[in-house]
Amino acid sequence: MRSLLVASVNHWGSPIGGTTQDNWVYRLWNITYYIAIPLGAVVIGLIFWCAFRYHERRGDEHIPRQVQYHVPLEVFYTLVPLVLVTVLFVYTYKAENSVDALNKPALVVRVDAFQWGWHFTYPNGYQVLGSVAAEPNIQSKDLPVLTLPAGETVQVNLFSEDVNHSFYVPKFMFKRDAIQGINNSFDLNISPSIAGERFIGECTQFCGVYHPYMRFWVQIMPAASFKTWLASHHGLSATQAEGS
Ligand SMILES: [Cu+2]
Repeated sequence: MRSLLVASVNHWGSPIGGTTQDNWVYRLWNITYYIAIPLGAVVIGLIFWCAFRYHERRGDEHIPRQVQYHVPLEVFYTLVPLVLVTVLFVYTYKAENSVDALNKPALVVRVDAFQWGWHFTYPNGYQVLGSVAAEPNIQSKDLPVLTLPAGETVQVNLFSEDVNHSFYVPKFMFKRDAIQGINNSFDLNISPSIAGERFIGECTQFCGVYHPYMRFWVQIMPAASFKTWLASHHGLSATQAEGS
């Protein structure tokens, strides 16, 4: 009971989210647990109850009453799964729509994934380039930083320069594949409540030997300071090799 309580307080292992888009994803995550736990309890409980109540006893050869065509029971175990699957379907539909919806963006950032690193390009031409040469281990502090404003619509145009990669930011509960020749676009409306914080992002598609080093930071800024920040950044900023 206590561990169940702790799990629910810890959001069943999920991050709390930080964008408008992830609200429904978070709800879907929670509702899945609210359905799965009672369902699992009933099913596993019935299995144990049957095994205990009807197991063969020494000297007692008789077979328990065999029930067939019990209409109320059959209606029950047809309707209950139907209702549960419908609820999950509606929540999934809402979550997918909120993640895929594109609005008029205040900022468009281009993100290129490559073997093995990330390349961020802003509308004014400012670029951040990270590469595995500069991040010789997974704990590297010199990861490329994707700086984004909070409180307005940011559109990310995601590309791959070579093999398939995947853009994943656990805090945003969001992952999208980066596929060569395909422009995958998505919106992020980051909550102002997390402005000033930074979160880890990573590639989640096994893309070659240095795949685990393909990490980056997402730095969130209040919209106003972001404008000033971007205006004062130009050209190409490549992450420095460690120790230099
Ligand atoms: Cu990758």
